[in-house]
Amino acid sequence: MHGLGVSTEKINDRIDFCDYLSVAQIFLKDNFLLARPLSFSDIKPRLLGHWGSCPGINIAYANIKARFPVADFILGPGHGFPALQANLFYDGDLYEHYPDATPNLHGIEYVCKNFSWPYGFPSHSSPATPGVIAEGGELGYSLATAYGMALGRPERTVAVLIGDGELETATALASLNLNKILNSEHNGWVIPILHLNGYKISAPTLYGRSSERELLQMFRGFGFDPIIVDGTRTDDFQLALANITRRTFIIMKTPKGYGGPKELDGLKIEGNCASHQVPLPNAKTDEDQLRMLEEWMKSYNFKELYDEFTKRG
Ligand SMILES: Cc1ncc(C[n+]2csc(CCOP(=O)(O)OP(=O)(O)O)c2C)c(N)n1
Repeated sequence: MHGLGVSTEKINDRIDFCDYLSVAQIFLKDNFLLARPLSFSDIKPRLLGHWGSCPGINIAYANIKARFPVADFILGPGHGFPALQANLFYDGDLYEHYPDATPNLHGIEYVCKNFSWPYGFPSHSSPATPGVIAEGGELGYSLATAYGMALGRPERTVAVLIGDGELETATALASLNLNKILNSEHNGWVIPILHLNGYKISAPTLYGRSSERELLQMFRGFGFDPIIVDGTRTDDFQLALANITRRTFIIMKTPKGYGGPKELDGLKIEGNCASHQVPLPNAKTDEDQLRMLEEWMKSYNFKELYDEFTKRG
């Protein structure tokens, strides 16, 4: 299946590249290509950031870019910043504003070392992030911002990723009504995507515990044609995007922290709220966690993706 000439394989490679770079920003201060076995000295002294949202953000970003290359992308949960930053780096958007973000090892080192670092990049998206108009630290404004961006600009396509925790806020929920008021050919096309990863900081979300029928009925009530997409199946996602209309509301399901550690000390991590922040919090001092991190990072075959990326220039 292809979205405007982009193969599923290429989309998946992009997702893996950005997943790896999201992990690297959170954990690494050296050995960014895993040229040698990971050691404690490669790990940042203080582990900060949010992994759980990143894989779903990378999936949504890659699929949207493949199908709608000039679409704007608004990210509701700004704490998924490592993923946003990884995509901005991948596309060269970061380099336009930060000349050190070169498409090579130097750029990767620059992005990773400066993530959540004084005078570097914040841990959340911020006004210093190229193209950001919704910062996402306070949840709730993504959908309203997307409709605002499309207002009176029929040439615009605006994709917006709304967290399922975010959609529990009054602001986000009330913004669903904007569909009834602003969805016309006089305005741009908003593509709303609910990131249904099932969990917020430390608990399930209301929508994560709703039945599919309840979800579909809810969005129909707001005037949308909702569809449910398994974010881990790129073919299905591209097929869905090829057939959307102005009324489509995409409910994108992913396990929270998808592709990360499955379990730690008997606690489920992938597909659970335990993946929200740093899933291996003692990787700096605990040999088992360090090896788990290494195994996790190796699963992306980053060296091959990196070689392709540098060839592209
Ligand atoms: C208005 C508001 N309320 C609460 C928070 C605290 N908070 C930070 S992250 C988070 C959970 C976000 O869950 P979700 O939107 O589903 O994003 P995910 O990380 O699961 O992708 C919450 C409640 C906030 N940032 N803003």
